[in-house]
Amino acid sequence: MKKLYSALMTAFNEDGSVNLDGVREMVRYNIDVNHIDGLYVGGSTGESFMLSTEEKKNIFKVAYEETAGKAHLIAQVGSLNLNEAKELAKYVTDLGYPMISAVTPFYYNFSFEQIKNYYNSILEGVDNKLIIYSIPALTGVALSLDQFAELFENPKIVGIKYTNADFYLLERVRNRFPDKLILSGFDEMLLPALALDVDGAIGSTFNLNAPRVKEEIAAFEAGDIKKARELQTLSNDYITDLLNNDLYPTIKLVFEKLGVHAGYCKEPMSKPTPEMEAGAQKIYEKYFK
Ligand code: SI3
Repeated sequence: MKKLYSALMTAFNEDGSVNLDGVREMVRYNIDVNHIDGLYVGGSTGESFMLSTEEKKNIFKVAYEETAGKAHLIAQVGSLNLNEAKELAKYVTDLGYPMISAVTPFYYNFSFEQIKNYYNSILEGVDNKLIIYSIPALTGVALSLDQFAELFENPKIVGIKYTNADFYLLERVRNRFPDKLILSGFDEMLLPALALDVDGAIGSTFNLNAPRVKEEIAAFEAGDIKKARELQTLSNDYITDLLNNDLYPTIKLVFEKLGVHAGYCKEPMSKPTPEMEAGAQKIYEKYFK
């Protein structure tokens, strides 16, 4: 059975401080309402690259406590500050996270050797498994098939969070590494990724839409491709509406309408405008009422 993970959001107060109670509420919603298989904590959706080490640790801790073993957890610890990434990898491993992930280091146009050293160094002395977080559109780092193979020489590197629209590469990766864990990262491209035999998916939009996506996965697994496609179309209508209304703040606005205190995004992400509010109300009424 393919696994569905929500990329956990971070609730912020209006002043940009973290609201840990809001984080707990989103974890609870994912477990109690979405019946989610897992949570990806500390990723892009968590606005994590804008947080201090202390804030990241607090979020990892409350997410772990609130989950209480009811869902699988993956902690994204990657950072441009390698010392921070190493510290977080140890921290979450000691907390009990069964898997970590790290984004490819970005901005400085690192060589592959440097990227490889980054991963091996995060894992040094850490008794845990890691999936590479590959998201070339945001990092500018597009790893090749052979480069994935070289990273997999480290036995602790067990898979990829594949947020990439390159389906040729995805097929090549799946074919060459049948035993690696591949989790798809573009929610709007889930169905073609399922056809290439990914093991599941991680995404921001599943925070609200997981029940429909689970139905799509079940239809796909039962061989009912027509139904799976109809459900993907419905999800893509919803995702398009979210993207057109500013993704993360809108998911949070809809969460609020569902009684979950998701709060604000952290600047420079947008604060809700009246237009955004109106858009979120429409999305709520169209897909969740
Ligand atoms: O939080 C994470 O790191 C993610 O899971 C990222 C995930 O791949 C999302 N990507 C980003 C950049 O937000 C997708 O779920 C994405 O929001 C969705 O497919 C809409 O484009």
